[in-house]
Amino acid sequence: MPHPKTVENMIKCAGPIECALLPSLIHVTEAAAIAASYQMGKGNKNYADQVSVEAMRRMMNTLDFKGVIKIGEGERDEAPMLFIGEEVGTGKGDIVVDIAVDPLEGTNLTADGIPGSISVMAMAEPGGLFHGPDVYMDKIVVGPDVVRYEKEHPDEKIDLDAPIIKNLEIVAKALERDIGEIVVVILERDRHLNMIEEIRATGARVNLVSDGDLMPGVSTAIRGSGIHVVMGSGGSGEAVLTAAAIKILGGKVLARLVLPTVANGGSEEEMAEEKAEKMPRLATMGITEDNINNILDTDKLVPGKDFIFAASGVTSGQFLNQVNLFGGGDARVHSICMGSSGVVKLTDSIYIGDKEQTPLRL
Ligand code: VTB
Repeated sequence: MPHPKTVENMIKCAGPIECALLPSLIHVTEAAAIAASYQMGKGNKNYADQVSVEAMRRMMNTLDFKGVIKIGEGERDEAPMLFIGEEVGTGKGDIVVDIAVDPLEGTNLTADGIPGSISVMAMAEPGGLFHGPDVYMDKIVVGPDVVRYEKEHPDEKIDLDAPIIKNLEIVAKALERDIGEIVVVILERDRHLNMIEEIRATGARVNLVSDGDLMPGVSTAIRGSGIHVVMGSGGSGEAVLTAAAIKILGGKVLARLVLPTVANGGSEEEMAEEKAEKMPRLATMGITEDNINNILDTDKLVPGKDFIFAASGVTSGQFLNQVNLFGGGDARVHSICMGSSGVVKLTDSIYIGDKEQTPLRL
């Protein structure tokens, strides 16, 4: 008797990393999110970050794999844990991965108790995640409806260098609605003032966020989220993490590396200083002045074939609620985790330590 196609896909598609680590990955982001949530609203973003880093690392180091942090908290000398190059996992078994982490994406949001902070990470086979250094990426993120529209209309493609109106016209047509109904999320930064004006001039609606444009990026690929496009520059690590989720969900990211002093309109001197400091390190990753302006598409950002993504809400967000704490260490946490085979799990985990004090309540 033939199995249903879903069952065949479940058996056939998942690679060894997805099979071995997807079920546990969610515990890693959940641990980081719960730890951070104890610091919610306490005004200390560095401490909130520190506890989530510690929890993420501790949980990750209980899992049997050999991993290297490729996108992390910074270089070894500036980050005590989850620094770029740090080896994690027990080292047991055959699974070898590159890792991108952002234990607390939106530290300010957590410290101020504002929606939108998450704990997030991705893993892929070695070389499966673009490891840009700590610079920005200018980007545009759209969902699978746009990708399908581009296939049907090969002359109409989203282009990072095209006028904003052209890109938003394509998005509007792909979603079969007016530009005036499109919502674009963009970080509220001075460097985006012109872009924001240009978006508004098209008639599109702008959703300014003070921090945290990663989950909005993922949301572009989820119908009903109310977010259709994410634009603007932000951390390159966040862009790669966004791309990992977007690649699974069938959307599209276009990005380009940009030095923060350039994006933020620094002085000639500041730009020269940053260039002198960062370009030699970039060169070791194959990034030179000749190719730094190249467009990176979803497959360049995430060349991996067997990769997984997980995010857990700290404060409430687009579709992840905030962590609830019930006393005695009991907690409830909402997460999304996905694998390159096309599995997406939205979970609502409740950890009950004290069974008498915390009866399960739905
Ligand atoms: C971006 C955004 C993040 O920081 O990386 C932003 O993707 C960095 O921009 O979600 P600034 O240097 O201008 O703050 C976040 O908002 C938070 O990490």
